[in-house]
Amino acid sequence: MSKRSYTFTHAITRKPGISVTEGLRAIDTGTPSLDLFLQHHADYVTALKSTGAEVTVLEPLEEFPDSVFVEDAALCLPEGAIAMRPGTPSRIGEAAVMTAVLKKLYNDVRVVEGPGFIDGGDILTTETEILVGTSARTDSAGIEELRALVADWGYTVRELETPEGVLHFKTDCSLLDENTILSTKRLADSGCFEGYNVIYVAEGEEPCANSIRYNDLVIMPDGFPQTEAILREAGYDVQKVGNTEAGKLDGGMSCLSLRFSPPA
Ligand code: CIR
Repeated sequence: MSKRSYTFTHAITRKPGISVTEGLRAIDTGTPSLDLFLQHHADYVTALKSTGAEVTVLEPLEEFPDSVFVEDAALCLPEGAIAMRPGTPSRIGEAAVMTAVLKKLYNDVRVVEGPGFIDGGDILTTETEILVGTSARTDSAGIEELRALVADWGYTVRELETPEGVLHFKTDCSLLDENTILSTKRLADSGCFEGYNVIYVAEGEEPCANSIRYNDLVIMPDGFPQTEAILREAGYDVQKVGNTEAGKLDGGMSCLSLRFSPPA
C-alpha cells in the first residue's frame, strides 16, 4: 500500500539566485558558489524526477537570499497546504510568495497568521502524526496555531524540542518509512521517537541526518559513506546529491523542496 508520508506525485523547488551568497548561516565557512549550487540543485531535481515526480522549478527570488530553501515557507498535506510564518525577519515574506504558488495546486490553502512563528524545517510528518520541534525559528504559539489549522483533517500534532544549537528539528532527522526515522543520537536520545525504529547516522556524519525519503529513493547528501552503507544494508535505495554549497547555509536535502500529492 502506498504511504502518504513518503509517496508523492509532486515537488516544488526554487533555483538559488545571485543573492544566495548573502544567505543566513550560523557559522561562516565560506561563500557558496552559485554555479556549483545550481549544479547541485539540478542534480537534486533530477533525483526527484527519477522517482516519477512532477517537479516545479521556480525562478530565483533575489529579494529573499534563502528562498532556495522552499520547505520553510509551507507544509503540504494531502488534504491541503498551510503557509508557515518563518521565524526570522529576512524570510517571513517568503510565505506569501509560496501561498500564491500553492493556490494553483490546492483549493484549500490555510495560513499561520501569528503572533507565533513556525518554519517548515521544524516539521516531520510521519504516517500517524506531525512532529514539530521548537527552535530559534519555531515557538509554541506557532505550533498551537498549526495544531488548530490541521485538526479537522484528523492530524495529531506533537510538540518536541530541537536540540540547542541545531537550526531546525529536521536538521537532525528524516523519515525513512512508516516505522523508521534516521536521526542523530543527540536528538533521538531525548526519547522523542519512542515507538519508531531509529537508525542512527554514523558518528561524525551528523549533517546527513537531513535526508529525504521520496517514493522509492532515500536522497542523501554526498560525502557520508558510513551512513550510506548503513542505509543500503538496511535495504534502502540511496541516491546521493552534492550539498556542499547549501550546507554552507545550514541547508540540506529536505530544505530544498516541498514534497506532496495535491488532491486529484
Ligand atoms: C536559514 O537559516 O533559514 C537558511 N540559511 C537555511 C534554511 C534551511 N532550511 C531547513 O532546514 N528547512
